[in-house]
Amino acid sequence: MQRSTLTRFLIEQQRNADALPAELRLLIEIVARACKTISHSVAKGALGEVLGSLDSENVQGEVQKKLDVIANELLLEANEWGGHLAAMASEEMETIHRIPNRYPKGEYLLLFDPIDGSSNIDVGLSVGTIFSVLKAPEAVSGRDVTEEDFLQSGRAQVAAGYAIYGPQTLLVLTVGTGVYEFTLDREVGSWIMTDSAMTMPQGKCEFAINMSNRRQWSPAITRYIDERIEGTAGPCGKDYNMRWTASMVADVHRILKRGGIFMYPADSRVANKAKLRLMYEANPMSFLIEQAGGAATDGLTPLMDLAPNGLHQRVGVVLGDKAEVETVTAYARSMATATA
Ligand code: AHM
Ligand code: MG
Repeated sequence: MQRSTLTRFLIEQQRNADALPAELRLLIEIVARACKTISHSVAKGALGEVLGSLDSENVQGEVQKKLDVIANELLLEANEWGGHLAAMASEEMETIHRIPNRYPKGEYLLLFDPIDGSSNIDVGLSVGTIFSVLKAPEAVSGRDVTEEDFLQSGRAQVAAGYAIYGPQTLLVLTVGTGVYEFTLDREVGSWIMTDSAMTMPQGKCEFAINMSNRRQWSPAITRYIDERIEGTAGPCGKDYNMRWTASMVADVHRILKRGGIFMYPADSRVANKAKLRLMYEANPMSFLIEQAGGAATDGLTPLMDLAPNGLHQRVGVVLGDKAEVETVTAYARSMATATA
């Protein structure tokens, strides 16, 4: 069987579906190429002296791993010169990175988490790169791009995706016309399409949550998980399985392929305390999950409907199987009404 390459897929999207301006195609190709290089560094591990932590912390106050910084630099360098971007933002940088004056500027904004699931790097488990693409507001022509220009809702994304560095290196992508998976063929150096128009299976009994955070959960999340743990004896009448890889990319990929629900709820005891970041983790994953027929909320509101208030804003995340996500929302609503 003749499989499509990423390049061919993107050209066909540009030609047939009219979904893809040439500049956006170039942007995606460059991000995909940078992910190949990151994959190479990840795979070298101790041999490439890329494991372990640095003395530095990122803007979130998290200790930076060597690979966090290497991957961030790779993405910046790869994307600076092509003329397709107005600016970039990353989990690893406090503020935005404007395109230097020596290069032409384009109309897109790129946001990324260079290495997601960093705690897995040193123990040989899957990590990934997540990215989101927005259009710069028209008003930026003739002035410097600002952080506020990035604060657009998830619905404004024109592309999103992730690379996963696991048993295989995969790229999962949407430009708003479905979800497509590509596998890196290392001998040839090409991304080859291995799954197309992906739809996530519904009705699967599997949840992913860090159970050690139970004390932080809202009553709605606690009720939802406790009922599932009760299995056939409880109100669900079914036994559920649990998985947690501590790498959102790996957990979301599993859910895309075999269904279930992923949750990293906000800490209900403290206002605005959550783990995952809206702009470069939750929004791109929500775009992919919705495109594959699932749902993505903060426990109540669709994540992509939220108006962002900061580049590094954190948010609760409940995504995956539509009916399961709706159950969480229904519990949250009924509990809010009960306490009103
Ligand atoms: P990171 O971007 O700093 O790696 O953090 C995000 C990761 C997600 O990939 C994952 O779902 C979560 O943090 C795991 O958190 P925990 O270690 O609390 O289980
Ligand atoms: Mg990260």
